[in-house]
Amino acid sequence: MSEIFQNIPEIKFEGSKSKNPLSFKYYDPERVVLGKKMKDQLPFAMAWWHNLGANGVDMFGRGTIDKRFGAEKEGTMEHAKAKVDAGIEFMKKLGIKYYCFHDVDLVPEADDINETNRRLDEISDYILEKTKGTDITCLWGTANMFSNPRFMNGAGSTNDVDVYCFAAAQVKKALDITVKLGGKGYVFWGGREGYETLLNTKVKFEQENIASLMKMARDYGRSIGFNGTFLIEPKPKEPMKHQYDFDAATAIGFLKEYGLDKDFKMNIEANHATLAGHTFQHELRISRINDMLGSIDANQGDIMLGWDTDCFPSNVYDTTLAMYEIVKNGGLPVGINFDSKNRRPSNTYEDMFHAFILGMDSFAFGLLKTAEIIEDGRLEKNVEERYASFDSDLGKKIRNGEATLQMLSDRALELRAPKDPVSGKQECLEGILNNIILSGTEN
Ligand code: XUL
Ligand code: CO
Repeated sequence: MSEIFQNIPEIKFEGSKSKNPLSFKYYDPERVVLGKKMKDQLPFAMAWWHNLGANGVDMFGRGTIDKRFGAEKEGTMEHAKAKVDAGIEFMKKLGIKYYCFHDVDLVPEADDINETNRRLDEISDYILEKTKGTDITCLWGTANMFSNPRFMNGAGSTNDVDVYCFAAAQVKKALDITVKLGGKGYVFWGGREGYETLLNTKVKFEQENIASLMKMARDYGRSIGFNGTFLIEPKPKEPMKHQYDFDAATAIGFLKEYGLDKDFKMNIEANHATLAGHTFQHELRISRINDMLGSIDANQGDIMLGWDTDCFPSNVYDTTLAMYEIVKNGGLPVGINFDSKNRRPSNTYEDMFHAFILGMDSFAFGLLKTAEIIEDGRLEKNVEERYASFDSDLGKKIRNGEATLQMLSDRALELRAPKDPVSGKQECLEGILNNIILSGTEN
């Protein structure tokens, strides 16, 4: 097989002083951080759709990036196979072990779903053959239930029972392929699961149907040997005006309501968090404290643009705070998928590598700084001290559920007036964080 990314070498760690753009400055796969190798702390994945599919097309113009990878025409099985070849070479050169896919990222969708399924069998055989003897494998799979016009009124939330069956058929096949490719997760992102107007919508009816589809998927998945994690990827809007999986708190409540919380966790995407008016760290924290943090889609928005720009992550404050939550979670059961795409004017193959180097280095930097935050101890000590009043007998009774309103009221009346409130020290803590982030990263 001929080389597709010619003139791009294997990307190596060269350290923060290196001026070579095709090198890692912080991601040093073998370096041990917090007792584990970086490559094990950071299970990076490539999103098939953005990296091998997205060609820079936007609402105002056609593509700028040639992603045929040597195939004659797009939308053919020859092209689907060229994407596999390109993807594997790309992952090898960057040292990335995992990939994520939608069914229709892998093959062009046919008019007849039977033919699409046949193509999926063929391409998954091809992927297995080409990844044999490598450590490259699937992180998670999903079904695209938002692009095809049949899903314009929703997939699990559709008003049309036949469309519901097509959604089920796609989920079933995508689960088959995920299991075949060794995937650790299966994702539901509800791009069309929401509404444009309440004037025509039965919200409860639609939510019950989404839950039923997820239950059927869980039962089918477990029956074919899928032992991994089912995931919901919350997003508040775009493409719909309102999406039911608005944010982590909403999605977790939904899973609990329908008894799905033992099999499902969250796949938190940074840019979806910001669209919901939250920070990435907020969504990770809410998931973590509910034991629901499963995986992340790494990217970032642009504060000048209000939509899902899927930029590669470069903000090291955000990656540090994200890695802090991930480390406190004991890692991720699934992994870190770069659901990020090159900007439209970044139209060369080399730009694809620069983008991943940026993202991988930003997360590696975040991991190194997380280790420092923990070893330094000032931030965590402050949090413990802030709640120290609850170490009192009365505080313990409140925490244990042994307190009564009468007891607490008696205490307040005895105090007559509260003590002066104690500072939250926000600026001091932000200074400490700056101090840690701006110090070096060398061993
Ligand atoms: C869309 C999005 C999807 C999901 C998978 O905003 O993030 O690509 O990650 O369907
Ligand atoms: Co995503």
